[in-house]
Amino acid sequence: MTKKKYLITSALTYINGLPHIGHLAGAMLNADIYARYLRAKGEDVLFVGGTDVHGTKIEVAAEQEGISIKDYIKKYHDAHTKIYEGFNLSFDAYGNTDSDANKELTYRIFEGLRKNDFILEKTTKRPFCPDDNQFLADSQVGGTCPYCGYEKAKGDQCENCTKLLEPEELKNPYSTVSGSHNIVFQDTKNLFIRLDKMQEQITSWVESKKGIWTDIAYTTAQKWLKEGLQPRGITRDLKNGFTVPLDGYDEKVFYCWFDAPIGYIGITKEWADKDPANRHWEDWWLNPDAVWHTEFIGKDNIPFHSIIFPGMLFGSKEPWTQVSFLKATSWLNFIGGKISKSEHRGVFLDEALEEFPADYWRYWIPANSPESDDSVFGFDSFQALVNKDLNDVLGNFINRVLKMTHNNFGDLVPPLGSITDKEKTLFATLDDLIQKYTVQMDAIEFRKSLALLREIWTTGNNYIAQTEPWKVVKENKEYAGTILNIALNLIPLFAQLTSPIMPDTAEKMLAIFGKKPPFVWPTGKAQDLLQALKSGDTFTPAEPLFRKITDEEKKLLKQKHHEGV
Ligand code: B3M
Ligand code: ZN
Repeated sequence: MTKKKYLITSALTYINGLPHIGHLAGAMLNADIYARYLRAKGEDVLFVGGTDVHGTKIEVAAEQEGISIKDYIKKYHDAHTKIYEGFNLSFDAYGNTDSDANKELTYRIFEGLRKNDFILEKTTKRPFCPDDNQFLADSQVGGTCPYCGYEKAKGDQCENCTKLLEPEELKNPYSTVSGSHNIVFQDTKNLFIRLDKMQEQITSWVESKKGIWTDIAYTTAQKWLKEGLQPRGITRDLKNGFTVPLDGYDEKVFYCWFDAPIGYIGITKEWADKDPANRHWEDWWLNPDAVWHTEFIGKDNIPFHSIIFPGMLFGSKEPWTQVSFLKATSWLNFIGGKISKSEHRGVFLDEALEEFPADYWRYWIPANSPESDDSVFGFDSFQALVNKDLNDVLGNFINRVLKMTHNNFGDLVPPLGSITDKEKTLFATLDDLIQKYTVQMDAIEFRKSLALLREIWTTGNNYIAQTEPWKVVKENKEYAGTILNIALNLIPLFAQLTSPIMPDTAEKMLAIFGKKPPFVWPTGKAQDLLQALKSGDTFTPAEPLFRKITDEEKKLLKQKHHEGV
């Protein structure tokens, strides 16, 4: 049998505006940690990500900035890319949804659906503005809310009373594109996917995911299925998207949610096309028996990933790789409310990188991952984790061990002599913790994983506190050397275990001993793992790995980000 392949996808972010820590927490960072973990285990991994550049939101944002859609896409795709690089997101295949490869695949899946009789044409009334000479998306119609009288309600929702609306319900409707009050409801035909004809197939497929998918993904999919699947529109009267290859559809494009998930495949194809001798997108996407596919998404994206995209793939009747594990997370909010650019509340990723190294965020976020429920970011908690876990536990351990060795043995690893019960206890504790940590990493339970990683780091400090090498060195230098040999060996071991979470830090930890990645996930007994460094190996005393956040600094950060406001 061929080796199992691990396909990992992370939701493709819309490029209107810049991403914030919620985007990192929702999908991308978890996906990256998982990809790094599996690579360290020697698995065959393909991590796919990128941006979602079609649809109304982007069309409107380009209009507001007064630039063409094409220029807007380039500008913001590049800005997102730079940020993701700053956070060390290790995508293997990275791109956006507007590529030729994605267009080709979108047409292929559409043709399959058409051939198999899953496409329906329907005429409905849609808001049209003769002054703009275009149909308007629901959110492009403004007006007065019929429920609360709010004058700036939108045709999809009233932001004041949160009621979901239809554009025709608004009083005094106007176009948000031009401000024109000239709105008529005009017939227009669009294409729909016949999800109603797939009810049975999707239901039994979703049922097979019980106990595998995260609870929230499974129950949301079940809720949709119980309500009964309906035909869903796959084309829109818009400009920003792929043209529809059918007569009479010149003024329309595919709905962004049609080609966005196909974008995972399109981005893979683009990547493969760069090295056709060695890369084959079909090995990943038309290979369901060999591929384990994990999708990382935020909870609002569940219906598209659990029902609609799978339906598109089933309906085209090719043997596509479907999602094996749907990992959906809740929201990461901010003290004071939802992260919001217009209210200047929250931490956006460009600022985050200016304020602290990527690894500080890469530690706090999964440690507080909104895995089973929403979670909240605040600078008190951020300061506490950075100061205690990173500085006092990990950083301090490394500094003390290097310093004690330097002062008593020079910058050399001392010889390993005979061991006592204290070392045996350390080995047993590590064996147990590493095994538990590995189980949680396999399960993609990052809150639990990070609690265990912190416990693993703590074993280092506990070992030093129990053995007291600074005292032992005075009466038994040989045993002091043994203690420090083992303590030094903990550093590269901790580096391997830390690497999926904080890759830069892990690299620095290895560099102390002149070592470099690739990282290798530890298997086997702690006693053996702690013999990587040999007596006489040299090290370079390192700069402290972390710095503390002062109360004064915290106060300023809270003000700057409008925490609690
Ligand atoms: N762009 C929505 C979002 O960013 C959408 C995800 C597409 S994943 C294929 O939440
Ligand atoms: Zn209202």
